[in-house]
Parts: sequence; C-alpha cells; structure tokens
Amino acid sequence: QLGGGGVYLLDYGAGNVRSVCNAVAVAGVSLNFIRSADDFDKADKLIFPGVGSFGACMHRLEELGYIEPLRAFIASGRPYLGICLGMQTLFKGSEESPGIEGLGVIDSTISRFQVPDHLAVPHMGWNGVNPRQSSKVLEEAGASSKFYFVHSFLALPTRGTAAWALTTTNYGIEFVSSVCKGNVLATQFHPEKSGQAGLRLIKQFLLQDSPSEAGSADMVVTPNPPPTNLAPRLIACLDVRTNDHGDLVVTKGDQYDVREKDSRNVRNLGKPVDLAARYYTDGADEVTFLNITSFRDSPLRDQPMLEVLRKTSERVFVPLTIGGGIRDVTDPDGTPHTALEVASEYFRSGADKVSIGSDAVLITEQFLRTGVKTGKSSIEQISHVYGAQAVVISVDPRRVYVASPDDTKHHTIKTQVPGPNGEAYCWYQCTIKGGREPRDIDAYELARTCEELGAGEILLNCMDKDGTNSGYDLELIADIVDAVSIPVIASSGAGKVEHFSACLRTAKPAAVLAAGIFHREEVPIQQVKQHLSECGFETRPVE
Ligand code: 1PR
Repeated sequence: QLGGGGVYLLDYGAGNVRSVCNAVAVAGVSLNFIRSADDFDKADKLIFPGVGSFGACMHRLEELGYIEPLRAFIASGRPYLGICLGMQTLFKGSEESPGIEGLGVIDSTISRFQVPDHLAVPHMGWNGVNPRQSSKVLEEAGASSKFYFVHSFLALPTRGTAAWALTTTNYGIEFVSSVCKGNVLATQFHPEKSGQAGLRLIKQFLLQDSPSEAGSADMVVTPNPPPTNLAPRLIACLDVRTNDHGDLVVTKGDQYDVREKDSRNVRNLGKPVDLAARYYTDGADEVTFLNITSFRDSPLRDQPMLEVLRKTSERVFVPLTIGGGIRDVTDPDGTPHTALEVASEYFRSGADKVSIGSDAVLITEQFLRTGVKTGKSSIEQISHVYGAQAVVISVDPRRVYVASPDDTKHHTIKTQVPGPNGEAYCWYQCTIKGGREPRDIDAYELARTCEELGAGEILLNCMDKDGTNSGYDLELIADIVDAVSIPVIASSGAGKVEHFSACLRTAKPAAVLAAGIFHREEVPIQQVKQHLSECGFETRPVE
C-alpha cells in the first residue's frame, strides 16, 4: 500500500467542491488536492465529489489521465468516498451517456429516473435511507436522518448491486442510495449538503480505518422496511443589497419596494452571513440569496457578495442558491464576461445553484420569436456544464385581469379572486429588473420554455403577494406546478404557519419559501416545521 500523504480530494474543475472542503474542515482534517496522476499514490484516503453529466465526467477523467490511477487507488484497498457522480462512475455505464464506459467497479449500470407524472425530476430534496447492511458510518451519521439528494439518474437494485447496497431510498421506485464494500463508500446523496447528519457521515469516513466496519448490535437492518419519503423543502430567502451607507444588508420589500415608507431608507434586517447561519441552525432545508440590485452592477466586481457566499458555505451545510446578475455582462472597463463565467465564480465561491431572473425572460422572448435553441443562452450553457439541477429560474410575475380569455393572447386562469371590475380571469405578466419593467410574456409560457431550454427548477415569486403576509398566490402556484415537470418553489406572501400547509396541500409545490416572517422573527422556522409535521407532511427534523 502506498499513501502516507493524508486525505485527498479529486476535483476536476466543475461544480461546488468548496462545500466538501468545508465539511472536511469541520471534522478538523486538512485536505490535499489531486493535481496530477502521481498524486493518487500519495493519498491515504480519497474523496471524489463528481458533478455534471456521467459522460462529461468520464471524459474529463480520461483527459487528465486519471482513470487508471483511480481504478488502481480503489483496488489498493485505501478508503474511497464517492459522492453523487463519484458513486455513479463506479458503475459500468449510464443511460445518461450511452457508449461511455464507467470505472466498472460495480457490475451494474445507472438508469434514467422513470417516475409517475406527478413526481418531478430531478429527485431534489431531503429523503430518508433504509439500511441494507449493518454499518458504523451510517449508524454514527444517524440512519433515521434525512439526506439531501439531487439527481436525474439512479442505481436500481440489481444482482450486481446486491452485495454493495448500503441503503435504498424510495422516490416513485426504490433505488440504491449508497453503496459500501471493503474500502469503498459512495453516496448518491450529498453528505456535504445534508446538515449535521452529513457532517457526521463525512467525519466517520475520515476517522475510521475501513468504511465498511459493521454497526453495533443496536443497528437493526429490516428486510422489508416501509418506503422512505421526500420532504417538501422549507427555504429561507435573503434579498441582499448595499444600503445607502455602503453596507451589504439583508433587506425585504413590500411588493418589491425595499425602502421604508417614511424615511425612504433601504430596510436593514440584518447581516447576510449571520442570518443565513441562524436559519441553518433553525432547520432551513435550503438558503437562497438574491442579489437584488445586481442588474445595475457587474456581479463579478461584487466582491462583498462573493465573500458572503464563501463565508456562508463555511457555516451552512444545506444547499445554497444565489441569484441576481446571472447574464452576459461587461465591466465598466469594457471587459466582457459570459453568464457562464459569472455562474462559475458563484459556484467556486460556494453556491450549489444559480437563479436567473431577467435574463430568463429575455431568452424566452428570443426563443419564442425564433424557435431556435442557440445553445448560447445562459440557461443552456450553465445547464450543459453544471447540470439542469444547478439552474433555477426566478420569476417575478404580477396579475393582469381580463374579463375573458379571448381578451388576451396569454395563458389565463379563472380566478376565485376577481379583479377590480369583477374580471373573472387573469394572466401573470413577467417582469425584469426587479419588477421594474413588465414584458409581454406570461409566467406559464416562461416556465415551460425555460424547462425546455434546460432549467432544473422554478423559483416562483409573485409581486402582488410579496411582503404582504397574506398567503401565497395558490392559483398561480398550482398553474405553474401543472405547467412543468421540474420542481417549483412557491414564494411570496407567507405570513403564518397555515399559509405553508395550505400551499403544500392545494398547489403541491416541491418547496415553500419565505423571507419577511423569518427576518422579523414573527414565525420561527422550527414552528413552521412542527406545524407541517402535525398536518401530516414529511419534514426534515431540526437537529
Ligand atoms: O434579474 O437575474 O438580476 O435577478 C434579480 C433577482 O432579484 C430576482 O430573482 C428577483 O426576484 C430579485 N429581486 C429584484 N428586486 C427585488 C425587490 O424585492 N425589489 N426581490 C427582488 C424579489 C422576492 C423574493 C422574496 C419573496 C418572499 N423578492 O425574494 O424573498 O417574495 O417574500 P415574503 O416571504 O416576505 O413575502 P436578475
């Protein structure tokens, strides 16, 4: 056996590895990076957090000359932790990239998710795991915990995986959610994004000589456990901007007006990193930052915002989304940057997803005009490189009432909340630049087009409801959930716990988001979770 050089991370330059580094740092272990094929021989333990598509990942490993050293590392018996694609590449191949060979350590292939229509793909969020073998790592992590998943391809239980399956999980069908045999441990879920349970799992991997050590006599493995359930996510959203004194603050608008009614000062509800850390501790399943004035400035020059992300990712171990200014930009000195470059900088700084607002509207307009997928839009490029799950579309719509669907070319709904002149129908007009500019396009068409172009999730705000505490616009949310097969995040208007349960019950979004009530400490996150749990919804327990 070689080694003696500590724990190494295999990073081939895609996605957010910062979170894995931060999770390892929490365990008090310092990390080295594989920089060349020779480095594999130096590693005692190896962590491989693969991201992107199966084919792109294998292709990159091949280009770097890493495939044989990686196979040799695994065969050497030194401990290996694969995360997400770091698990899938252990297989012989994947339906995602036909004809491309995987490492072939596990004698089975990765399949496409095929689930009933009402289930969104990617499988995104917090789900449980059923142990299939006794395991100390899993026992220490907490086998009854929920872990964060985000994937569109999966390992089915087959003869080839039988000796490997550490856990299975259910989402429409049962799949293998982690594997463990000998020196190899690999998870489909992201331990680095799975809160305290994930941190414990990583710590155990780092502490133990062998990841396949059996659990204690207390750890019971049942042959036919009840199916696990995906929990609807509860997201805390922080609108961030510079106030009139030049400080970066969390603010919150009423129908997008973030200035105090009397003084017209920008409302200051706290410091971004501290608030995000508080929401993580309180049990938020995800945290979203929206850089709400970035349409004016170049986000790459916005070093304080990037620093907010870096600092947050050291303290917050759930998924982080950042929105604002994801588009092609030109610095004041004339230097151009593509949206992909802007997004890449955000990912390097600790973001797991980027959210695209104004640019998504302009891209949709162009696509509807030309019918041509150029492959060059921010949505297509970021989705291609980082995967659809990393691309969220933030929609800022407002209601436009009409007496009859014939009065507009847009997609209308019959509303229970008639307009000022008794109009029984409305459509939802998209806006850009933080709601300042209405466009001739509706939210339904926008959501469908963005999904077609490669978006993985919709963050659905509502300008009429934002900051009103009057409850979500259930009609809007139900309509968009129906329009797309990707997850929809319901946003704007939450004022009390019952608003969350009503939204999940009637409109069935994948996630519910709120801002103002959390910032003003009117309703704590724990209280929302407790209420949802009492109403029979699956929730991720707060630790
Ligand atoms: O257009 O790609 O640069 O992105 C700008 C982003 O900033 C968009 O996602 C847009 O929604 C957001 N934004 C811009 N201006 C404002 C504003 O408020 N003046 N905030 C703004 C949007 C809505 C949500 C809010 C929910 C929940 N705010 O962020 O968190 O409505 O609020 P509530 O629970 O208090 O009701 P681009």
